Amino acid sequence: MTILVTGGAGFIGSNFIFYERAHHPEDRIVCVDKLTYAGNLSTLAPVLNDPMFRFYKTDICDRKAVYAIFEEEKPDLVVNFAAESHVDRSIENPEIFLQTNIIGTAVLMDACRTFGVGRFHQVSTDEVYGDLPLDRPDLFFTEETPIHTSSPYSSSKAAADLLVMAYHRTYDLPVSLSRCSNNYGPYQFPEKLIPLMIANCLSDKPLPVYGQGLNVRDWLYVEDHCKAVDLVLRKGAVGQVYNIGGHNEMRNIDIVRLICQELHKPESLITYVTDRKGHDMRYAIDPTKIHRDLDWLPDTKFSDGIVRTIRWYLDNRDWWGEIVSGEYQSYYERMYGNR
Ligand code: NAD
Ligand code: TDX
Repeated sequence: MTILVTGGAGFIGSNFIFYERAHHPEDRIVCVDKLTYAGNLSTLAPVLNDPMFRFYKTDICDRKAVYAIFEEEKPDLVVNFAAESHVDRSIENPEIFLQTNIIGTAVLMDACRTFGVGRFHQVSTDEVYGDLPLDRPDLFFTEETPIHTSSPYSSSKAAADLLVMAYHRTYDLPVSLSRCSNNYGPYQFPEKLIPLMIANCLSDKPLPVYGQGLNVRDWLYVEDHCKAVDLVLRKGAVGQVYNIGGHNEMRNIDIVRLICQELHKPESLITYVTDRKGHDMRYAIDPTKIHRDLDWLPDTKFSDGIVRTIRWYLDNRDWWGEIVSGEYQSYYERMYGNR
């Protein structure tokens, strides 16, 4: 089979490509990525010379180019990871989020309709459900929870989700959708909480915690997400949504303290800064459906995954050092300079 993976030069997409090469070496992977600030071709170095792998530097919104790739590669399955993925950037400038996350998804599905595929899988997020209150630990997001978004990012992802289900109903496109909680692990861009705190700790820079740091996220090791997407893609039912999460809720401040401890850095580096606009309080996934229907459970405990992740950032300073020394500096100044 040929699997077309978009956004494969980013955090989860690259981990997914490595997962596929390791677990399904008989399948060819075609990666389509625009290489935005978040995409890094060097991440894919281990597979770039693999005869079962091919890379296209292409924008998923470029209809002509996308159709040409489909004509050439005739993918059997398509997985869409490509997205603008950072909430803070979406608050600063929503437009590119609407373009890539909504129009790009529609272009890919039109190509799937035109050339025919066995499955179009959309990688979505728990953020489409909005947030839960901190004082109701009994509440979780199920697949039936209404869409109720907070940020331009989550709204663009929700719009794409609606389009995916509409293409299934209207055109009978064989789609599936997964909504995952917060991922962490190797190759995550250092604008996100965990790698940002690790990178700042290692440079003895202030650790900017939004608000009081009491917001709760449900953390999942990236490889467990990849395993779940692989299962849904191959064995999940057409037209279905699957929530993915490992019941690992933590407050931001506790994550930051843990990183300080692991790196033997003082908690005095922690700096409370102005809160994110529209900041979601708590995300918590109920993963009953994917466990029941596809026998998925996460393999990595947070206590192991976070140590492995910190070790990876320690061992791969070249990878993130290059990132934080480039355009990222002006982003950081804009985002945190006067906060
Ligand atoms: P990321 O920002 O690390 O990577 C996104 C990739 O998409 C980059 O390689 C970028 O170059 C590429 N891309 C962006 N715009 C493109 C375009 N127009 N055409 C082609 N390629 C383009 O993101 P990530 O964290 O790996 O997230 C991947 C997917 O998973 C996203 O759809 C995101 O919404 C979803 N998701 C992420 C998380 C998380 O915690 N990171 C959780 C749930 C769901
Ligand atoms: O500097 C920071 N300080 C801080 O307190 C940053 C970058 C974040 N935070 C807080 C905001 C959130 O409560 O940490 C939490 C996590 O923030 P992010 O890493 O930006 O992730 P989040 O906003 O929760 O969204 C992530 O999970 C769902 C991904 O970025 C999305 O792509 C995914 O859909």
